[in-house]
Amino acid sequence: MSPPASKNNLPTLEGHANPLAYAVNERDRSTVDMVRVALEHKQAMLAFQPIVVAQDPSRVAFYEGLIRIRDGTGRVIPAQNFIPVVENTDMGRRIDCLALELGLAELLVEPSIRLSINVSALSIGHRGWLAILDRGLASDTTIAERLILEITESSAITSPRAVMEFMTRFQERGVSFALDDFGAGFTSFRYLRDLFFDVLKIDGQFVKNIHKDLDNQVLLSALASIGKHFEMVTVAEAVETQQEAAFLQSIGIDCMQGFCYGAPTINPAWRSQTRKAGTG
Ligand code: G
Ligand code: MN
Repeated sequence: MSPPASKNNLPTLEGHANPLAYAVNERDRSTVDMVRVALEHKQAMLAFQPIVVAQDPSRVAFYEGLIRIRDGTGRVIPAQNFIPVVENTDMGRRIDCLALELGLAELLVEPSIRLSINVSALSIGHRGWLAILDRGLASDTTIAERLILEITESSAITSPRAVMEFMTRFQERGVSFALDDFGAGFTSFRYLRDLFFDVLKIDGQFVKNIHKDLDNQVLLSALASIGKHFEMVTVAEAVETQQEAAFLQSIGIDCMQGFCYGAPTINPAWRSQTRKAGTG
């Protein structure tokens, strides 16, 4: 229902007990509409960001494929602007399907890369999503070992048993799993004993100013030691400066991701190389 019009024909907030809630609802609704239209027209793409080896940052361990959509005006919108609004809806499942589809297609055309794709725990039981995964793994025997599925901690602990079963089934086929945004707020350490993640991605908030922030030094070291104990590859997220990177290298973090080593890009280097090789 639209709000009553004022004298100058602009909508007013009269009759709305909570103007802030009204404004937020309106914004969410337009976000949902934008995502729906983009999905209908398959206006989505992946942006790729490198995760580098800490002791030799010239080596890329893998790339993270981040879903982006194009809005009605042609602008490219990053996931963080729309995922929170649609994550628990059917649209969230469709976004996960599209991200996986795009990621598997990239792995197929570019045999030199390993790629991680984000997935909500809500999608792992989704028949359409599973069908895309099965088809992708069958399309090329090297794809399973080059695919990493990232599940956020908050999402994983909503249904740890389902996540555990799913991981076991696909780890047997060679797929790796990363626990995303570790430490961001829903940590339940007891599940870590039962969930055999291959990679632990430590939330970027603990990386900020790590070279001079004593609190972050203690917190990140504790999170990293948990990863090491469970034999997971540790990744520090959101590394922005050389000073942060130097500190992380000194405490033995395995890999780093962040603007310091490359922002997400929809034009990754391997595409231009392929094109050059093809034309030259
Ligand atoms: O939740 P997940 O870790 O998958 O999301 C990664 C997000 O972090 C992306 O939106 C990406 O653009 C953002 N990001 C990547 N590198 C950096 C960084 O160095 N600093 C900050 N603040 N954000 C980053
Ligand atoms: Mn991620």
